[in-house]
Amino acid sequence: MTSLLTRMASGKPQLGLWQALANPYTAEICARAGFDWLLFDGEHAPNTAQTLLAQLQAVSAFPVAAVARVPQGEPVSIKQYLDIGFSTLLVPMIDNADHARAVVSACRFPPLGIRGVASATSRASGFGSIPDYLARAHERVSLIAQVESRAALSAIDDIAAVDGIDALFIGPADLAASLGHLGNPRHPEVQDAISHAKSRIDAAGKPAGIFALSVEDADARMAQGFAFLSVGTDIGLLTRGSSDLLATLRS
Ligand code: 3PY
Ligand code: MG
Repeated sequence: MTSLLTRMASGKPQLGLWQALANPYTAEICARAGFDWLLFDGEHAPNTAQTLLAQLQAVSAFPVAAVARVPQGEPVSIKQYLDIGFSTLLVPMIDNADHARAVVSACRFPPLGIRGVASATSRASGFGSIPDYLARAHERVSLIAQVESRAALSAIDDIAAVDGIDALFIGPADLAASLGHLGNPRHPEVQDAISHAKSRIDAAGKPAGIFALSVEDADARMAQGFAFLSVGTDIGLLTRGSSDLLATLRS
């Protein structure tokens, strides 16, 4: 297993698949397919710490980067996700630099931050087998802030400048909703906002990621220089594959 930040250093766009089925069996299938990263969604998918743990274990034998999205940027779920062994977190709805700093603090043990301490009982510490775990745990953690609101757009330079925010990821669905275009992320105003956000993330010297809306959109985002993108979802693949099969046979 590799980290997404390490993989991005290759300079190749990192292609990811959203995991919303909350299932270790399908996660293993997607890891085997060879995606660069998988996103395990704790914000919208029916996940618990147990289902996330099972999915992380299922993909750990593969050279894929595992990223977990916490339900929201608060310390309790952040510490649980880190303790079970996720080291790259995607945090939704970061609207300002204070929130970004609070999230960074939630990932670091005192005195660097406020993360609650579990060592010998956590999977992240190898159940107590990793020397210097407590002193060095923060070095393994990467944080990706999701920018997906009008407020986040206004504060994007400040959010991107926060030390400990390693990359920024644009969420077109929530961004569209926040800009008054619910369900229409292709609206020109949303597309302009995405271009603006990308240019500000570039100016900060941090990697930009995005959720692509289609294969064509993914191609365009790669051409625009996005460092990492989600190119589909497990649910989308199953939905399309199953209905296409039936339609072919019935036609
Ligand atoms: C969004 O589009 O709002 C997301 O959170 C997923 O990319
Ligand atoms: Mg969103």
